[in-house]
Amino acid sequence: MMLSLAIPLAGFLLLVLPTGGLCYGCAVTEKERPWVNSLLNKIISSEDTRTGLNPSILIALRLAGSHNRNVEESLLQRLSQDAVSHAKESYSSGKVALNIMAQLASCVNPRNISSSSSTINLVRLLEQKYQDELQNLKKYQAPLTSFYQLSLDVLALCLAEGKFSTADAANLLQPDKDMKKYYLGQFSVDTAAVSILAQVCLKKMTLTPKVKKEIRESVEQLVQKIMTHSHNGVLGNMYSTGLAMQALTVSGIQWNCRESLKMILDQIPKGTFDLPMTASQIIPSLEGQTYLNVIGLNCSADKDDIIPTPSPPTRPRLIHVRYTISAKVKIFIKGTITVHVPWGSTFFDVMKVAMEKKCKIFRFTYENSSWGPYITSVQGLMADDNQRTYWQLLSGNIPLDRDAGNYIVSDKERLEVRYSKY
Ligand code: B12
Repeated sequence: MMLSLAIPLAGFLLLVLPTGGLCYGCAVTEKERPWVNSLLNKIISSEDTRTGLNPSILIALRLAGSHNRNVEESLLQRLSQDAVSHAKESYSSGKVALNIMAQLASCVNPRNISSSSSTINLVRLLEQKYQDELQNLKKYQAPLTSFYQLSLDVLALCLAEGKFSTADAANLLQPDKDMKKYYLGQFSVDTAAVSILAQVCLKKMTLTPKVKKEIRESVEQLVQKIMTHSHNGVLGNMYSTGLAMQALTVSGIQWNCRESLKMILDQIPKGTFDLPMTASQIIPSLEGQTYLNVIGLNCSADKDDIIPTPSPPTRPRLIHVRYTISAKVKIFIKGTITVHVPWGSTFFDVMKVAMEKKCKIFRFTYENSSWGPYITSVQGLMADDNQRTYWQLLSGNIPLDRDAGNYIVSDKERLEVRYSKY
């Protein structure tokens, strides 16, 4: 089905018949498949996949065309064990939602997850956590987490056929006047993409004509906004392109999918998607799949055809970079230092060297996550979700598109961590 877009969108999205690659979605060709397999290999050989608890990775592995059953099964078991032990108390709503999708993609009923003689109904838990989000939104005009997670919640509840009001969900995800719901400092293509996926899923449920119309209009608006953030196949930035491709595919519009796919394939040899978490968010699109396909997979038909191989190490040489810390939101903090680090060092390495040199000024704390280290405090000043503050990473005054641990610095670069509002 195709949406009729009333407003003309960015150049290549116009409703032209499919010549020269305009299509509803796409997947790698057989010739391009080795690139997907190289990413799958990175994922299944990584420590995060072998010992960690990342549902996005399992979803990607399940939606892929090639499989390693051992790795998938052991990750599924760990996720189930952790969900049974900790989901009620310590999972955010979005984390429960991702876990439900990972279970569905593994052909497991998320209402009955069992491990070590305990069981949990993840769908009921999400119904509750989603209600908590709605209550918070009503009381404080902000969700407990973010609209990204609210979109994941609606998507998972829809896929797992949970109990929730579809009319309220449609209303919740409808863009407000300034699209504030979809801003995290700047317009979040990732949030818009997951919201579109959720709303397209809702369209398959029983809805009144009014709600159907609302959904159609919201999806159109969000698609249009995503397209205004597209350039040479990049939708938002490289790390939102995978989710945005899924969203555009299910939205039913014609767009230049091959251009985005080609852009991603060009980035794979440069190591842009080497981190398993980043790979997990683009693999479904490379396979021509979307999160809506986690239901109805034929798990017993999987081949066991990917064998893990370890990746090669990197090399040394000295470079120097300038590193600044600053805060203007709450209190005034300023500090600048020039540090020498080996070639191939990361932003995070620079922060560590600065801390070793002048601990009082450059001390910082972080938490490890699937995206890499998340900077939680600098000079004792903590990022605070309740206040919507965070430590923003910048280079030459431009916000980084990746974590400190995976951003390789260049000679004479000017780095900054800035206490900011989102
Ligand atoms: C919401 C969000 C934020 C919020 C998080 C706070 C909140 N209350 O939700 C804010 C605005 C603070 C934020 C900050 C940053 N973010 Co952000 N964020 C997201 C977003 C849209 C959703 C994450 C989510 O809720 N996932 C679902 C839940 C269930 O999973 P979760 O694991 O519990 O999610 C947590 C982590 O993702 C963490 N987090 C969010 N962003 C980042 C970034 C990094 C580097 C790390 C380590 C952790 C982290 O916060 C989430 C909530 O607690 C993702 C989009 C995506 N595609 O995933 C981008 C995304 C993860 N963020 C990204 C980036 C680049 C950043 C920043 C580095 C931006 C900057 N220049 O400063 C900073 C982090 C700086 C630091 N201190 O280390 C990139 C990461 C790309 C990459 N290759 O690493 C993404 C993919 C967006 C994009 N397309 O560029 N982010």
